[in-house]
Amino acid sequence: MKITKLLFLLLLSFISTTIKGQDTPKEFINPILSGFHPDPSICRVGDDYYMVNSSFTWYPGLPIHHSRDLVNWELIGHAIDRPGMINLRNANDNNGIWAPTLRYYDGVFYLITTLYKGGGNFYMTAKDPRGPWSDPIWLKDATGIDSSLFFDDDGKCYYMGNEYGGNGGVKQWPAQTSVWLQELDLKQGKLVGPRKKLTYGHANNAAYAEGPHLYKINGKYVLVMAEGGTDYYHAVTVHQSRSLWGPYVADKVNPVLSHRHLGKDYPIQAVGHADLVQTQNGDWYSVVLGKRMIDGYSPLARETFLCKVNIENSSLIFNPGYGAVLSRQERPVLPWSPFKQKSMHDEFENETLSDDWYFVRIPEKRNYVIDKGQLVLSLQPEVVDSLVNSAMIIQKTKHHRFSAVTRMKFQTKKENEQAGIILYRTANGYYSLLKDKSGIVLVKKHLGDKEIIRHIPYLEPEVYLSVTADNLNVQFCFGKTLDNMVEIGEVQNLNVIADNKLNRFNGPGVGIYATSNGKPSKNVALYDWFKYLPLENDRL
Ligand code: 6LW
Repeated sequence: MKITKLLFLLLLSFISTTIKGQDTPKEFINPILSGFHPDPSICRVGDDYYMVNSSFTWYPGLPIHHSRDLVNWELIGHAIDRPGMINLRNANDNNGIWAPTLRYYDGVFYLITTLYKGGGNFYMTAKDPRGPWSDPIWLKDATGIDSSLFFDDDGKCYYMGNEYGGNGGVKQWPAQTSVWLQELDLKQGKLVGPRKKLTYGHANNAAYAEGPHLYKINGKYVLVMAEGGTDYYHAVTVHQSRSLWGPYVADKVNPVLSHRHLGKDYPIQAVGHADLVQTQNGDWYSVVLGKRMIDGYSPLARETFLCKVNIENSSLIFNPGYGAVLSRQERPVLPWSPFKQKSMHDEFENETLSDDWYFVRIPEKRNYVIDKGQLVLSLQPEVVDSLVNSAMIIQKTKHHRFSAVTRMKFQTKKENEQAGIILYRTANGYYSLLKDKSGIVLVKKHLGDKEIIRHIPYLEPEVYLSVTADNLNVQFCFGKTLDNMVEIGEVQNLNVIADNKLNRFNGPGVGIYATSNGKPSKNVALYDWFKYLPLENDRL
């Protein structure tokens, strides 16, 4: 009996280690945060890692993710989640919240960022990164963008940011910017003492020195910045100094990371905007932004990638042996910590929307309720083409191959009323598939030009609407039942929501949208469920 029990226990432990072995990969896959996740900033507290990204005009803003292994990241909240915290009215989709920095010091989390073309730079504090976060503390005299914080050994806090122009604001070469430093008095909530420009970048024609982060590594002050602009020429550069106030000397390895020398066909481009973190075991890693390209386009915009960093003779070596961001590499030596993924099939069973749903700009009044398993969206006069909040609720698209589908009930006798789904990037780039008085209409807006692709008569009260993306191809469909979906329009091009001269910094989303096109309305659209589904072979 005892032997049988022992054998049974041995078998159990064999099975469990095999399962664990299977569950614990040796490698991880980049990006670690796919879809709209630019300008990452990371910090560690004990065994826990936290990360924040830019959110531009999306609300709630400043998404915060948590991880214990640097690979599995769970969305745990948003630092901007109360309507009065910031004003995004009339903010262009590329403006709003830019490039935050997340730091932890002495029991408090600090998050600093820029409300670009809004109130400028501000910081917030929290005891718990899940929130609540304090109201913004505005730093009125902090000019420029990409604010960052550094806590020195003596507990003093320093602000860093970037500023356009050269000395006295006069540019000596195109795209010249500087990175500057000043003490931040956290008790008074203001910058104090002298301000000093630390560098204009690592080369005599350095463009857009920005995204600065300062660290103290082995007794040296190490300044890590972005250069080249957040596109094809993006790069990470390093400067070092023995003293906080400089002089900061450009590292001989610079740029320590870039893909600009790999050519336009390289699948990951525009890497940069690094933030470093040291694990509890002493290893260094960096998060960076990058774009995954498909035939020259980036339909998922800027995403977050992870790199190993070694320190050799006090230089930072990104992914030693490769010098590039990799699609797959050995994972950090940290306990593998997957979390329970949320269902991407929202049945609208909870009264409040989950954290994955966003508004664009902050709703001034509530435009939806969730009632008896249905999301009831009130038509608003506002349209997505204007720079105010409209009745649009979207989630991030995170895959190159995905399908999104909903079941909607909506009827109207008015020409101006429409409701349906939307694949949105900016007021200048989107597709909408809407039901109106007489049928279903597919609209495309590309580089600011709006065009009706197709209108098909349809009078049933209920309709299934779907969008299926396959790399750069996208097909819209509708139907009375899911087995009877009809294609509307030809296969369309996803370049509409990819980065271009009008879709610059934010990222794409898919979701629901209803409008009464400028006129008041009491009508509503009822959504039974919304399903977002990654498709097979997403990572080709
Ligand atoms: C970010 C800055 C940048 O603040 O893009 O071009 C801005 N550079 O680093 C928005 O992500």
